[in-house]
Amino acid sequence: MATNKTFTMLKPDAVEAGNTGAILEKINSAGFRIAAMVQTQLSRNDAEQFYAIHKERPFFGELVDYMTSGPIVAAILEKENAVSDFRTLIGATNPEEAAEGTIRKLYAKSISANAIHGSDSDENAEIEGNFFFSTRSRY
Ligand code: FUP
Repeated sequence: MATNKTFTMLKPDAVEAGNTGAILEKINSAGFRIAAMVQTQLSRNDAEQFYAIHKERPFFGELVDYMTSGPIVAAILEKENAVSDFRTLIGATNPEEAAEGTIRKLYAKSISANAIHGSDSDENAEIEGNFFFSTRSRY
């Protein structure tokens, strides 16, 4: 059953470019409620864990370098049908393929520096949200 929750991360390119406010405004306008939010910087260990599913991919090293290169904003978002609606709002992984008006079309610089992350399933939303906002409360 859908949990009505998703997880997002504004990536270093978006935060560095000063686009945090504009992107959060788009998220709010699309009907998402921010349930938790923090700005922090990932260690290499954090980034390797977060993207462990991609560790055999050729772009993994570059992805970890990039994700640790500056501050990120992590947030848990709530809305009906959150995971799927948020994936639609952010657009395709590659901004060149992202639909007009999507966050990646508007703000992403490239396929690796693509402005924003959105969980791809309810299960991953739970895992990723707990990574930042667990009861261990690392942040
Ligand atoms: P998405 O679910 O849209 O974030 O995309 P993926 O889970 O497939 O990829 C996760 C991240 O890996 C992307 F956001 C950026 C990076 N990536 C690359 O750098 N190159 C690629 O060819 C594919 C993904």
